[in-house]
Amino acid sequence: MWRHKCSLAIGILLVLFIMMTVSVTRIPQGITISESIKRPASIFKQTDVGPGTTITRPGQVLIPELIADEAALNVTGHMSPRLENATFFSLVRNSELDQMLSSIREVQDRFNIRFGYDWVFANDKPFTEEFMTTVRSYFTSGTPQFVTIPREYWSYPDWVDKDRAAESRRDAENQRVMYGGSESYRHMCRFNSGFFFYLLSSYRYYWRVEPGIKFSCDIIDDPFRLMREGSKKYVSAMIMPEGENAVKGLWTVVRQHFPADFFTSQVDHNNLASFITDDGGLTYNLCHFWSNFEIADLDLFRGEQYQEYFNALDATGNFFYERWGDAPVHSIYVALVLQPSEIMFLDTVGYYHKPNHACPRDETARKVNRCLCDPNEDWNWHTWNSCGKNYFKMQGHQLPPGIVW
Ligand SMILES: Nc1nc2c(ncn2[C@@H]2O[C@H](COP(=O)(O)OP(=O)(O)OP(=O)(O)O)[C@@H](O)[C@H]2O)c(=O)[nH]1
Ligand SMILES: [Mg+2]
Repeated sequence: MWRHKCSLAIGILLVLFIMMTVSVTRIPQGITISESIKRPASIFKQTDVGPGTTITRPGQVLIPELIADEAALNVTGHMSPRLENATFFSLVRNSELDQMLSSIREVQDRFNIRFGYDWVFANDKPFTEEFMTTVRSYFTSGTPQFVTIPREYWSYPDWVDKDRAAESRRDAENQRVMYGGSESYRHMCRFNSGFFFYLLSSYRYYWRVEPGIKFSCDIIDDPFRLMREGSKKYVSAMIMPEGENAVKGLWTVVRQHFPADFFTSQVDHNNLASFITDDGGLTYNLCHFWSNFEIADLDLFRGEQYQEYFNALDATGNFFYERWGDAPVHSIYVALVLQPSEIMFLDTVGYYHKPNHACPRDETARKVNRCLCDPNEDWNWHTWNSCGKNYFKMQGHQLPPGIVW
């Protein structure tokens, strides 16, 4: 009898213990998804989760942009990310496979694992089977596509004198212009200036990623969504001056192409001309957005106004006779044509492209975004680089902590 009572008591205790344990690990009755949505982003634990991840308990999954949007959770509690019409884009050679894989991992780990955006790879030569198979095997979210660039986007236009171009390259090399002697570099810059967006016609936004880059911070917010919601058209993460001898004749053509008041009347044009010229348009101050990181609304480049601008530059043949980079070509247009509010500077991504690093100056931002970078190595605010400050001044932005005018 005594033994039976004892077994009963133990049994009841056991059942109570099991019930208590279960109630801790499952979503308690009455906690709705929308309650967990209201939690601040910083308390969510970041885990490697992708689309289709099930929420088993509140706070388990950090996808702030999804969590912030109740409608993104379907009835079964599965995550279904609200993707924008956007893609990553890389121009890359077959020989750069290892560096490309490294960039894919960087983007995947710091951002795309939670979203799954597509990625378009372009090459002036057909991609090898090895390149495509290996790249595909690195994708856990998003779809890679491989494109061979049509010849007309990567060849001499018929008005360019190839002998003169070859002579110019020798001169540029002698004058120690960076990549001055490289023919392929010129095709690359012309392609990135005037043609890349034709390969992305089914997308609205693109994010350019080069082989061998690094992201040293988590990118929590979806920049594409920020762009659409904030009516942004151009996003940069690094600002700096261009080498003077690479763009000698560029400003003359820009001045001839745009009406004079684009450079002086920021009231009429509501632009950021003063970011690129310190003297009302007389000279180019060499400031530009470093376009190896570039997120943009592709309609910016697809529009007639950009086409006319690019055609005016291209007609001079100076993509071949000089060594104009796509960074100043894009930046000058963005500064003259966009409204300042349409341009965004992302200072929390922790971006590295040899040899320059952007690292958030704000300690809290570094912690929240789990950055692995040294703010003292940040290039945007280097003492010799006045372009970052210039941009912030013209935008009326507050400087980051520790930076003075
Ligand atoms: N397919 C292909 N891609 C190229 C070629 N030249 C450059 N690229 C790519 O174009 C982008 C820019 O070229 P880079 O050589 O990195 O130029 P950069 O960034 O100014 O210079 P680095 O300091 O060397 O990185 C990279 O994504 C390259 O992989 C080429 O001849 N063929
Ligand atoms: Mg590069």
